[in-house]
Amino acid sequence: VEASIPEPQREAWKRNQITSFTDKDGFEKEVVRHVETTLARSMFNCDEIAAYSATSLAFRDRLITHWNRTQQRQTYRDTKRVYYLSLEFLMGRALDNAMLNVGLKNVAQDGLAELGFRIEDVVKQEHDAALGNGGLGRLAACFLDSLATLNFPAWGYGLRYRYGIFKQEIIDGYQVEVPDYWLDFNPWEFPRHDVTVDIQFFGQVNKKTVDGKTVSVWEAGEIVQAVAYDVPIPGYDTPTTNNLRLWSSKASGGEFDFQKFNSGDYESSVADQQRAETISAVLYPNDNLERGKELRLKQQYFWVAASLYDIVRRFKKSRRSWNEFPDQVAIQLNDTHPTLAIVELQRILVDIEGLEWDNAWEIVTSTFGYTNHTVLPEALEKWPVGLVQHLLPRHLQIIYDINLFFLQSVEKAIPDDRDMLRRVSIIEESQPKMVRMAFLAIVGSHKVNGVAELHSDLIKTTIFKDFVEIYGPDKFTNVTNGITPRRWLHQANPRLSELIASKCGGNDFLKDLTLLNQLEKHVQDKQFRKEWAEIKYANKVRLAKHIKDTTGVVVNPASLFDVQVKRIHEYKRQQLNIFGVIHRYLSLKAMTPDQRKKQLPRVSIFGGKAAPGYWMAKQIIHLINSVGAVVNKDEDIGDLLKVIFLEDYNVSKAEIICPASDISEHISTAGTEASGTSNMKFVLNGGLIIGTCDGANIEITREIGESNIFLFGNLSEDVEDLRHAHTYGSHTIDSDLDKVFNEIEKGTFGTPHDFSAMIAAVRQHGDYYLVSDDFHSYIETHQLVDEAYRNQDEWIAKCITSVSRMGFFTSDRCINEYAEEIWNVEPLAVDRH
Ligand code: CBF
Repeated sequence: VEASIPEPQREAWKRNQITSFTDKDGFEKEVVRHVETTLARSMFNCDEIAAYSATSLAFRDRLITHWNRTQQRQTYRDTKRVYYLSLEFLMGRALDNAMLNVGLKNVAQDGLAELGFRIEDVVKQEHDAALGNGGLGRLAACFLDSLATLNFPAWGYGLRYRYGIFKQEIIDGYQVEVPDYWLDFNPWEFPRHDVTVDIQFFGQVNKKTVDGKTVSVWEAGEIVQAVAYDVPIPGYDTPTTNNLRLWSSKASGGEFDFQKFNSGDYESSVADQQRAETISAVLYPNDNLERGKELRLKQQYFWVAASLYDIVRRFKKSRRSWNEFPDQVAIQLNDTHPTLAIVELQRILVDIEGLEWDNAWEIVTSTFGYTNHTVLPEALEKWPVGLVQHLLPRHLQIIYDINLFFLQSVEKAIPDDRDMLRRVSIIEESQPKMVRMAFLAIVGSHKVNGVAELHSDLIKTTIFKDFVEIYGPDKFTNVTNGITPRRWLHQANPRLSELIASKCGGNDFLKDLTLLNQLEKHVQDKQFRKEWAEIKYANKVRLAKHIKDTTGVVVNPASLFDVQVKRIHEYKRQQLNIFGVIHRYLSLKAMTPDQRKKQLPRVSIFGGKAAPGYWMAKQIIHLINSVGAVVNKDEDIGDLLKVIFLEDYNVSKAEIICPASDISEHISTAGTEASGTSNMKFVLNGGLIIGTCDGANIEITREIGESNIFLFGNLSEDVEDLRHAHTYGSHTIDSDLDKVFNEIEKGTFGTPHDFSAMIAAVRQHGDYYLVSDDFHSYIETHQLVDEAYRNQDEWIAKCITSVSRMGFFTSDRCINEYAEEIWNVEPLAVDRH
């Protein structure tokens, strides 16, 4: 590559190569330069926001240098790349992460101090990049961190939403949504106005003859431009800096219609631009729920078409034959949202590149892998055939052809089973007809994986059972989720990370989490336990301050902190938790003052957003706040029970909450939570968990040992029978739960009518989430938690033992499994100098 540039010019470039700062003085120079030039400020008006901006720009410059070299290296070596397509990347803040990953946080801390700033205050200025709803988006962010850390040549592709997940405000106990405009100043993105792709929609398909062959030509009705924005993703302790490319939509014909503008029609002169920009304007705020809106389908196609164009353009530069495409490219579909990529690649290969259908299909299916993240029926994506036809007419034809060939092959392999054909058809013969995206994703991929063992088993025996019969079991695999220990331990809990490093031979455990097992030999070390307990306490003090600052409620950090933070969803069962809290409250109220003195003080902490259209979830938030309003001011109760709802739960708040928890709740109805990842974050931060036998809780139990987790409730294999019995047999409500309901109905927590639907869901509507069935064992298990917590020495020992056995749950392990089992891709050796 170098040889193409004449010697003298090459020398001039090399002589002037940018060197990144490595020490305090170099860092300070960069900060001052950015304050004075980029921000046009000076020491006299450099506030914390300016200090944050300049520090970020200094680190961004550094990352861009590494990013450029990483891209050059990957292009030069021309090895296989991974492309992770995700409609959500829940990144959180970038600065702290960048400083820690490049190993220069101390330098920045000292430099900022000399310039008059505290690093903690500077870091806090950053707006969370909240381009995701929950677990699925955060998983994508953890995977990017691991891909870079492990030196895999990998790109993430997503949408650059102008508004991320809404900000949640709690007003009079109710959730109110406020738009999250996060792009005011975002130093972490790099606009690539030269990287644009025209994306077409609507129109019609015409048959034409080209070189004696009949081809389908899609003539567009509308064209929208995709503009690339790059976000550098630094690996930990490696120069590898990968790329996250986010697409933003823009009108293709320029800013506005001059003709309309000149004739004074100002409003419609910008109409095209506004319509185009709407595509990447907002993240759909639903977690585990698909609503089937046209704009959502437009987002999906816009993003996958731009990404595929980019991937294909990069591949074509290598001048390889198309059959080598799957040797150079692995595309992972994060859920069914990017499934149209399968159809789009087939279209590119057949309609544009002129490959035969079968040859193209072989390439397509060898390229894609599909990750399923849920078995909940309401989350399984389906699109009306009519809508697909209207928006993407050529794609619908291709989907029909894919389905035809697939069904023919099924008929051949499993003859005389017409019902099977109906069941597995990509087109559901309903009114209206629907395209089943999960089925399309399975048919178009070479591997399908679930995200925890139980979940991967469940998809094979329930929703995708027929496909296991058709393809055989090898197509289906499991990759249990994981989290990055860099953000979720080192960054969120620096003191604990340091203590662990002192017992594990330094920071290597952050790259090889199995090294945590060295902690186990120190479990009995009194001094170590003491330091461990002190760190937990300090983290609780930090959270107590946050609670006081945001809710006004004073909580005692010596209480047991019981936390449930995640999206609000009936299947996650925050209602079970709050009913349990009411039960605790009633029990405390029924005690004499002397009896109360013997009780363990507890703070029940909730946090999480409800999808704006999810009425029941909003009622649950309202009940939690209503209970808090009564309990928190009850003088009989005092510190014995506090109920807190933390507003606007997000990644940066999770970084404060996880390290401060004593016990956290992962209590979904068995068989409903695919994996869960906050369970891993809490245990890694030295907290114990109470949970059902669901998702990754099962594997966490296997790793850390049954005596270190509080399990309760019915098993997934019993759920169906129980539901059946509720509907067709008699359904008796647990007597303690009945008392809780009666209290709510008495009006103790406000207008009973507000909560009647929540009660009716259990009493009258079949208790689908088994709240009553699990209530008794839930309450009993909480009593065990109280007892265990009283013995602090043993409690801490349990926490240390659990952390020492958490090595399996790093996202690095996940990425290595994907690389080996699904992508067939190798990391690229890096030159550190
Ligand atoms: O696999 C990551 C996470 O994805 C979800 O959040 C999802 O959106 N489907 C699941 O609900 C989680 O169980 C899972 O951990």
